[in-house]
Amino acid sequence: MTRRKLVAGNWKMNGSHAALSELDAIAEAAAAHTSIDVAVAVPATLIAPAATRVPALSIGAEDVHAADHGAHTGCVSAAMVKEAGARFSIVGHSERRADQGERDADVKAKAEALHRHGLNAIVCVGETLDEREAGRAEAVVTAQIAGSLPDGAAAEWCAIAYEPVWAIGTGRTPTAADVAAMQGAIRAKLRAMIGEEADRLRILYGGSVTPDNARELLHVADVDGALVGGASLTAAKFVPIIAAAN
Ligand code: G2H
Repeated sequence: MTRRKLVAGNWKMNGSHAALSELDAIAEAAAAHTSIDVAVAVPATLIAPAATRVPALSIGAEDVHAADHGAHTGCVSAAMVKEAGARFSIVGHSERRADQGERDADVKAKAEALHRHGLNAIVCVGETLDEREAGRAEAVVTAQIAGSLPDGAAAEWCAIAYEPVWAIGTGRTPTAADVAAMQGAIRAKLRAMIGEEADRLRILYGGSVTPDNARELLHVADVDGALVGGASLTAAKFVPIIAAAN
């Protein structure tokens, strides 16, 4: 089955109003590569100005609360980021799983909140180095899929991002064979959970994607795009990654 590739940036806790100028060339590249979907998740403070600056580009959030409103100091809801101009959000990034103690059930609830509000979800999973070295990588990741996949997950609004924790921001990447094996394991788990819809869902790879390795990683079997952190902060690095998805 052919799936459109999605190249999504994740600015994490980086960026400023001045940095939004990077989005101009990224939006131009997105418009030029009509067979690729391009998106950029930015800090909550930048969603509205980013969405206003580049209305054709899909701007998203990096996290949302599972509840629509309430006494949750410091959090933002799916409805709030939607009002600011977001079209999607990342949920369950390993940095949030580690720093904020988010569990699979939290991630699932957040993804379902996004869908309730008509937003797309990128659900992140990935094993630590200890888990990989113990031979438990596939078991850990498929368990995360089992616990984090939102009810009613469908390709129109939900994608998975496989991001090995040990590859994030480290410059280390798994081999193409390791990525292919994990993407296949995730696809098999999705098939067991949601049947034929699993073949329509996009499974992205994330973790130290750069202009130098993007072409290889983006063309591994079952890789339907990339979630890009550091290299999404500048158009000079992100645009070549978009081009490599073709
Ligand atoms: C993984 C990735 C983006 P980086 O977190 O989600 O970051 O590309 O910097 O490894």
